[in-house]
Amino acid sequence: MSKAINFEEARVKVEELVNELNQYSYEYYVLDAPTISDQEYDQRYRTLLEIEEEYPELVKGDSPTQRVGDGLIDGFQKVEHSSQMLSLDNAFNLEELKEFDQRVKSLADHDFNYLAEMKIDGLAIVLRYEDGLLVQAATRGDGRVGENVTENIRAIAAIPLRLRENVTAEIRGEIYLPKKSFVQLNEERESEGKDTFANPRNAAAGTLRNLNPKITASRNLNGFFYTLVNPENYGVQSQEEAIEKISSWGLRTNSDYRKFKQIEEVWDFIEEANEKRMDLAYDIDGVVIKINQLAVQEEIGMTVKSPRWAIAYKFKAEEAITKILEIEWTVGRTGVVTPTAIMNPVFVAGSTVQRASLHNVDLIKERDIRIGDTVVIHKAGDIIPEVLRVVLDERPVDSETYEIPSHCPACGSELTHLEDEVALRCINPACPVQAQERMIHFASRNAMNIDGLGEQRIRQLFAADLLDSVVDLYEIESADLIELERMGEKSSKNLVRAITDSKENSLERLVFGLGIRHVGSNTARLLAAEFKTAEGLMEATYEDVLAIDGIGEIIADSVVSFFKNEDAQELMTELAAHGLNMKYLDTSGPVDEAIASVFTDKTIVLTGRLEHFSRNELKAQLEDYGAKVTGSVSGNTDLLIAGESAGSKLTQAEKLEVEVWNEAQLMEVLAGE
Ligand code: 1X8
Repeated sequence: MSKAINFEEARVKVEELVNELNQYSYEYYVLDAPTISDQEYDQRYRTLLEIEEEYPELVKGDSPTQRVGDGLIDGFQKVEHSSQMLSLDNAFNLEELKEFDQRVKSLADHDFNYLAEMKIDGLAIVLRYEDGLLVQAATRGDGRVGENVTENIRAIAAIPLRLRENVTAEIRGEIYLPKKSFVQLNEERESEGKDTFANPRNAAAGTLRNLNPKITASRNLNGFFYTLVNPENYGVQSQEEAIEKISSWGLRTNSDYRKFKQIEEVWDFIEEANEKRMDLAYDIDGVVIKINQLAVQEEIGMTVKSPRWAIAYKFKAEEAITKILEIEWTVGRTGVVTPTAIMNPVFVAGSTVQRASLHNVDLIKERDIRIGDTVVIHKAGDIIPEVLRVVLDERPVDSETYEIPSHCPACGSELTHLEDEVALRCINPACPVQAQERMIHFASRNAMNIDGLGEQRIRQLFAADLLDSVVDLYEIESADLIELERMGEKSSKNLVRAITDSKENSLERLVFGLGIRHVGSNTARLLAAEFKTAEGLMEATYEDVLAIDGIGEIIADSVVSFFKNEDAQELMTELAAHGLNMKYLDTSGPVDEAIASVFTDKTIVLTGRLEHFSRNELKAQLEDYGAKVTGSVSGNTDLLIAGESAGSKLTQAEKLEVEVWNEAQLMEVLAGE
């Protein structure tokens, strides 16, 4: 076979075309100033492709033809970040910004400027280049460990495969989907009968986690880069110089940043940004303010979760007005009956909502929420739809106070309040919905992890009277299942096999699956690792359980009471008789590793009135993450969670310079855990 050009000519041509095409991409995506037409680009691209096909040994890693591989991605590997990707502290008004200003001024020994940058509402990502070549891209994940999304990032034309200098560096930034592309994408999906994305951020996230890089390539993702990791290695002295350095390497940076001396000037910049926000091609959700001088950043340092030298001003949360159509009550696996407002669909903070949790009975009473009321809603922590208040002027004349149900919507037995709880409970141990919810929890991924036994299937099995309790699960035969809808011979056999396989699970999965109050998967692991067998756990005293590092009084009490109950003992006996493993198999890695979170090993104090948590629930949850929750603020306290009307503990914390979070900050962090 004769070739169109010889090897040496091809080598020179490939080199030339790769460099040219990458330069055109840079001009198009980064400089936003293309110098050739799309047709000319495509023609050169095809020439390159042809030569590469003839001489595959000439294909270079940074060739534009190498962005998208052929096959599908085989899942996303975890990658540990070289240094933690921190989140930023938030400010929501001028006052909080001034507090930040005061705080950093009292901590800094040297003069400094502020640098204010747009806060991009995308997905945080870190790129690693070695000798100028892109070698890895990872998502933020929990800040310590992210997911390797290199293949999808390579598919984004706006991200260079090679930098304009052969440096080794890590650069962080934000990947986003332009607003226009988002609208277009949703239109396409709608016409194809597919689910639409709630907002550009979700669309970008879904695209980056897609297993087909061809899809990623087709979606027009883009990015801005703003953080240089270990900047001192590159001779830069300030954040401004870091941005310039990143830009000089050919990565896209956002030029909408400014340097200020006074925090009041920063405020003006924020107001301007808020005004032009609508006109930008991408979503921003605030402004990031950093101390510009790296030496001063170093001086001021970090807290447990964020740098002290930066703050994210978040634009005021959007509110919207809608109408309450109905209040729905649902029974959870612990018997708590919770109200949900069903509303006319309304667009707020990036997505359409029609349900909002009303949390508990007191909230309905306090806010005097009625069917037919016009209400103002928002998203708490930008995520959770919430009814803020009733617009009384709009209340219909024939409106009546909402009557709280006295009986369980599922089983009809009378509802009660336990101890000092605000929650309304169904205490009927035979309530079928509770059993069903318990089963859903039992089979779920972090519990017994039974493949094919999801929420829908469990509801179906309950409806068909095949299940009453988790014991029944281990008695099901494929002949029982085959009659059901959406269940063939093969899937019924698979389900029975998955149920049988779950008998071999290590003890912690069963302990978590039992649904003992306050026992999350981390605590279940601690218990199983400590007592080794179900028998050991069931015989443990309150003191034995409390002695475990990371388990506090509430959890200890809950565990011991659970196993004291005869029904629980009988359940364990029956499960053992059905051949379930009752031993800790130590298969899931070191206990310590599992529980690492921002709360691990922290000493935390709770104070004031919390809107979204009962004090005990929150305490147990934080303990499940490995925190110690204590009663008073001292030099050992790492963090104070301050609700409404916090008093002396807050004063004490401020005096001792203990970190303080309000409830919204807490919710945001918990949402990320
Ligand atoms: C998050 C973001 C930062 C910037 C812009 N957008 C974001 N979403 C920026 O610094 N320009 S910094 C940041 C973080 O540190 N978590």
